[in-house]
Amino acid sequence: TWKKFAVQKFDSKDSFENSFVRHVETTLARSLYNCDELAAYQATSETIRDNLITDWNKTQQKQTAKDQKRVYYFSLEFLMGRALDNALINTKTRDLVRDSVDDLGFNLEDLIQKEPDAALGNGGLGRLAACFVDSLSSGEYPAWGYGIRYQYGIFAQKIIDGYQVETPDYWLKFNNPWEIARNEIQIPIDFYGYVEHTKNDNGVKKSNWIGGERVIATAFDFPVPGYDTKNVNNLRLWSAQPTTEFDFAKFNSGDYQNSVQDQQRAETITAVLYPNDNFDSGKELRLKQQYFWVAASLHDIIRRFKKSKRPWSEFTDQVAIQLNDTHPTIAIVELQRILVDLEGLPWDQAWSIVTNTFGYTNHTVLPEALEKWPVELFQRLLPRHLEIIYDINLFFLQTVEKQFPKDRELLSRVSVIEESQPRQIRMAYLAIIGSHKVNGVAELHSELIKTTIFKDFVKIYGVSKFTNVTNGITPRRWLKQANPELAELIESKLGSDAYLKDLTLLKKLEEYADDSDFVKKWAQVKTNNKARLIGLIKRLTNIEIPNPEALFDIQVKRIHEYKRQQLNIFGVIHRYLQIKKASPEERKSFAPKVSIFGGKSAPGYYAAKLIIKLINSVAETINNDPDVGDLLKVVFIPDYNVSKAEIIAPASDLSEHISTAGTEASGTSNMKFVLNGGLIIGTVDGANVEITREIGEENIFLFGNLSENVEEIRYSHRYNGYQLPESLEEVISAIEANKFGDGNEFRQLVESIKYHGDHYLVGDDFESYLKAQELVDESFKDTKEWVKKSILSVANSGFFSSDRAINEYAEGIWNVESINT
Ligand code: 26W
Repeated sequence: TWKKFAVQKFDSKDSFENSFVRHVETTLARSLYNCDELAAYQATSETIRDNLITDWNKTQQKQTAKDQKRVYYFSLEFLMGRALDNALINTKTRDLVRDSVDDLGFNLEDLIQKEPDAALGNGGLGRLAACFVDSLSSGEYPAWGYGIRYQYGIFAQKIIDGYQVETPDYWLKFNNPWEIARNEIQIPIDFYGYVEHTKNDNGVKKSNWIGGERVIATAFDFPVPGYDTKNVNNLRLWSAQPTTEFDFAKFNSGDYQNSVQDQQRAETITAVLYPNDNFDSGKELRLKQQYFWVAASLHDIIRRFKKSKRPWSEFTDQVAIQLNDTHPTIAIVELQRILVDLEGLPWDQAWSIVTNTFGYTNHTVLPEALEKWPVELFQRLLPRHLEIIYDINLFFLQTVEKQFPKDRELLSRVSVIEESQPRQIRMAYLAIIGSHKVNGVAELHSELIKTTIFKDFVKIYGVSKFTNVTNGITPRRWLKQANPELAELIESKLGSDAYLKDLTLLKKLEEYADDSDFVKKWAQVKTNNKARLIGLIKRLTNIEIPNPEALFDIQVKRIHEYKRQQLNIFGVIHRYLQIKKASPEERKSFAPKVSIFGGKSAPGYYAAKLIIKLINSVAETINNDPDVGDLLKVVFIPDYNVSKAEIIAPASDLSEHISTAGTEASGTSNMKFVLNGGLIIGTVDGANVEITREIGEENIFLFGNLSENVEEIRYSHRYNGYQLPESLEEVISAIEANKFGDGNEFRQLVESIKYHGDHYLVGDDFESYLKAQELVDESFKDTKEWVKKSILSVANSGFFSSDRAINEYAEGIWNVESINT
């Protein structure tokens, strides 16, 4: 009888429209006469969601029946962006839905725009997690993502008088059709309190943590559809709620108001995403977020495991957990606590389960980004966890001591506890000790962690514990969705859309690199995408880009000194000064160019904010200088986010990935630009190295000092002094001469380069950068050659699919198989 009532998925225009109308009238309680675009977006989404949930249910049933090992991806950030367009593409219903909403009097593109971005992440790490869940679903892996459902995502950036102003991103203003509230799932999470030490009847020591404050974790599920498959995985995000247990002492004393207020505080745990990228601020609330999310997720996983009635020895045949950076490292301690304190396993058996469960991905070598927590804070917030950390550290140091007797220096270097004032817990070390594999995110970076920050651990564990998985991006969102015209052109030559599942098939495009008809079409797609970006720029900044044939030179990413937007803007100033010096006749030899920037600064990062202001001031001067005309335009696109990236990436001729060598772990926007037919100017850093290897060095503009020389150069700056090149001095003089607003304002920026060691080697790389830019100009003049480079780059970018990255994790780290194998 159940079968008879099974929910029908829409599969035709008729059934779609039927469901749409039903959702308008019942779910939204609106009449069709009063259905605006927002309502139409919601009814469309609800209809798609019905299909997803149907498949989601079947997927979960199938995975439960198969009962194989599952992978859980723990990430404090999931930078998902919009869901509707992506769902349409992945379920291959886009054309049908476009026609249907057209029938109903709406334009699909307009409806898509109504959706707010799910911006629950800062930058690279959060977007990587989003690409990974797409690939896990598409590859039909039994996999869940676990994170936090922040009420406020990354702030929205406004530019006022050239300055960044942050405004809150309350993204849940309207009903969110893409989440399923699981109010029935209520997991108690404790904080504070004390530890009780007792002995059981056999004289064995027992520890029992009595929590002092309790909040409830409730689940919200986000279905993640795979591409061209019915597989729909789950992304479970936790939200904090008050308990319904009141503080009766307060309550009885008549202090009702305060009793309620205490409860309300619970919700602040998941209220807001910390907006720091690559900087550890060490705030108590952040540690609370981490424990809250990790404890709830482990509780969920263990509940699922226990249903199978297996012995604990089989836990690691069923569960793999990946730690996306050190943010979830407390999971290592929590699992050990559950196994030892609550399940009564012997320490060693528990520890072996723990270490075989976890894998740890490192995303940065910057010292200021490595998480450390004061011991005192742990003592208060998670007293039992601190004890366990001490024990983990003790046993670890004992084995090190055995292996390297009498090397006290080594012991203090690798200790989880840093003996500083105040004493701190080094989360990266804890993550290494508690995992069976540690990976970096690009070859160069994975080599660097072995030879610098984790060198001692290679000595202790051997090199095989450390591995590389080069990042990737999902071709569904970053090619098909962002660049439909290019996808169509590619499909016309490859004969099918199979490349979206096996991106290496792009290789075949090489055959057409000299086909003049194809080259022409390829160039036309780029021009169209540039026109789309010109429209966006006009809408957001009111700046007119008069010449769509100009070279679009783009740098969009978080603003950070190590990413060196300052090098880029100094280069722009240099160009401007050259144009000014040239005679009207000479000016004709300059290739017209548009320099485009975008990205957010952490709210408390003063130097990064100054860089934003400088870019805007330079734009103001240059864009209004009649001497310059169409030769140079400078644009800062406000509020860079995933949706804007989808318009920006397809529109680049050139993009900039110019970090100081050795500082950018991988970069993923470099991959997005290459996949969309843009060329790269970049340093020998992160995944640029592998991009060069794949596409050929004749197709990329590399410059700058190599990572192996950076420390030496910094040392020399400090002890021998240094001189900036003439070209850079000239740029700085122009700033100081108030050519771009009040030069005094940029003093700190200038001084850090001129007098304080130039930590990011702007001066050392400047001339080499300018030379690379000259080469760019030269190459761009030869359109045919340029387009050929573009085609060859795309043809050879197949390696950078997140599908490939996920397959590597599955095989090399998780030992998890796709459901169909
Ligand atoms: C504790 C504060 C904090 C917050 C975020 C420290 C570090 C982070 C992230 C790890 C920063 C981040 O997003 N890193 C980027 O990760 C990408 C995905 O692997 C890489 O492509 C980027 O190179 C790296 O900067």
